[in-house]
Amino acid sequence: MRTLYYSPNSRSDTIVTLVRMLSADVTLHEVTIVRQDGSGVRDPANPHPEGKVPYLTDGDDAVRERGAIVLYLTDAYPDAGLGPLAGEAGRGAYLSWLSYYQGVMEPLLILKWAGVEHPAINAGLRDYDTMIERLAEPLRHGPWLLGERFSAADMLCSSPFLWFTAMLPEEPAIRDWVERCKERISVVAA
Ligand SMILES: N[C@@H](CCC(=O)N[C@@H](CS)C(=O)NCC(=O)O)C(=O)O
Repeated sequence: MRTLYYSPNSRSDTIVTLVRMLSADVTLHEVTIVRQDGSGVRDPANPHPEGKVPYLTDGDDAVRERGAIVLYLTDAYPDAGLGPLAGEAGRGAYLSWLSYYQGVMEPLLILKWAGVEHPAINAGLRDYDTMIERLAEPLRHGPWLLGERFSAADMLCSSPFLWFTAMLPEEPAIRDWVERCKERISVVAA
């Protein structure tokens, strides 16, 4: 049995939406978390090793970090077509965007928000503007990160801009894409 530990108004919202889009047989288990402002408490019912969300359990197995959870679920529910499978066109780009989100985008967004700069950051991750340019490149040629195919990578990579509108760049290709993603997601929410 699969269980998703989530908390409303957090990064786990993307995964709750994905579960609905996949019509996945995943039990949604709401937990409390410690919020950025210090409010809230760690929920003893949440098995995540640091009390974070989202966290997916599947029998004795468990998955953390949204990129990994997205991949786990889109592979597990292939009929929804929300991520290219192994051997399908676009698989490499799909894996790349999920990993790029986790390994580069999220750290850069946090560092920008925190106002932290250092040459080592640029050497390892480049910078916010470079990250925005990487995102904009495919979106100048097609509606989604994988071209004509919408995928869960669009949901993951657009999620910070949906939440923190202050982070939304001026780049029209990205603004339009975020709007498209918002529309897709609102259909599910409705
Ligand atoms: N990189 C993780 C971040 C997860 C994360 O930090 N979630 C926040 C909610 S937005 C949380 O659970 N915070 C509670 C805490 O830090 O104790 C992911 O993308 O899954």
